[in-house]
Amino acid sequence: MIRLAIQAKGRLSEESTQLLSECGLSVDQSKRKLLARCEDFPLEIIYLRDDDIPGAVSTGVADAGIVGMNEVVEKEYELNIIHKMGFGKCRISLALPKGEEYSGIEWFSGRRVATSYPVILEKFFRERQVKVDIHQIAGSVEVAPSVGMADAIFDIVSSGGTLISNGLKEVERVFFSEAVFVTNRNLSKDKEMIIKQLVSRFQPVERSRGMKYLLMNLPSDMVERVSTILPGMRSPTIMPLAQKGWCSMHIVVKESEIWPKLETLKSLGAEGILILSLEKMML
Ligand code: PRT
Ligand code: ZN
Repeated sequence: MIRLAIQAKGRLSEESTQLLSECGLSVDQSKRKLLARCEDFPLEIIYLRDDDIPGAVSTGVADAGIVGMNEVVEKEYELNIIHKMGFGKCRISLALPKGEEYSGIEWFSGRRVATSYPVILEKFFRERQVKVDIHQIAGSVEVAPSVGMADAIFDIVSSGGTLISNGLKEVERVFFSEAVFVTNRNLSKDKEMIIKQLVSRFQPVERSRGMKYLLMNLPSDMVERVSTILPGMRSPTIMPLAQKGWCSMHIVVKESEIWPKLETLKSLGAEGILILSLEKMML
């Protein structure tokens, strides 16, 4: 049995829970307590605040966790990072009031910067030999300049909307983060084995993200041309239609590749184009 820490409530909680469920790991969510047992896998979920996950995993309260890379690096615990989850992507950036003229990193020399990520920020300025006054605050970092608490901020940015609505502009992108799967460094062989099995379940689900199953009817003599436009995986599946000279072509392809090629497909005679979702790609 392993114990996995995931965020109880917040930006990573839904995707973490959804991934587990897509991997066939059903956890009773209706009675969300601190701990929940998975029915058909030796897994127990512990729901924590994201800030507490690196500490819980490094001390062995949990064996593994899904948490933002930003928290792992900021907390400086010794952990093994064994998988990038592909969600929770964001960056931590330096931002200033939009009216300020920014000439480069020297702008920060002697200025006050508010942040919840002092460790990452201190390292950034130390490496560049710029002396700044770092003010650690727990939340509402983006309002610090407007209330006179700081000259600039260092905070998480994703769309950039929060910065704009607070009259700030992003000037340096310092750290890029996404959710990662971390484990304790001293796990037993048995637990390592279970974790390996668990992570191997993530991959088929992740592989199918953004992929679609595309079907279309096509004049048989167009198959070769369409195959060069949309190669699919190994090669397309071709099935004859009852009508002579026509076939049905099936390919697994990235959705983003389909849209720009749709008009070309039609001009080559493709008809009855269907785009179906894919659940898992085992290999
Ligand atoms: O309660 P708990 O402590 O568990 O949650 P929390 O409020 O500390 O964290 P939460 O749920 O906000 O974020 C959890 C993790 O999600 C972070 O540690 C990051 O790894 C990741 N993440 C991804 C983000 C964002 N995107 C994000 N946009 N974390 C925070 N934000 C905030 C940011 O702080 C800012 O206020 O969103 C705002 C900026 O968003 P944009 O889109 O306006 O730029
Ligand atoms: Zn938090």
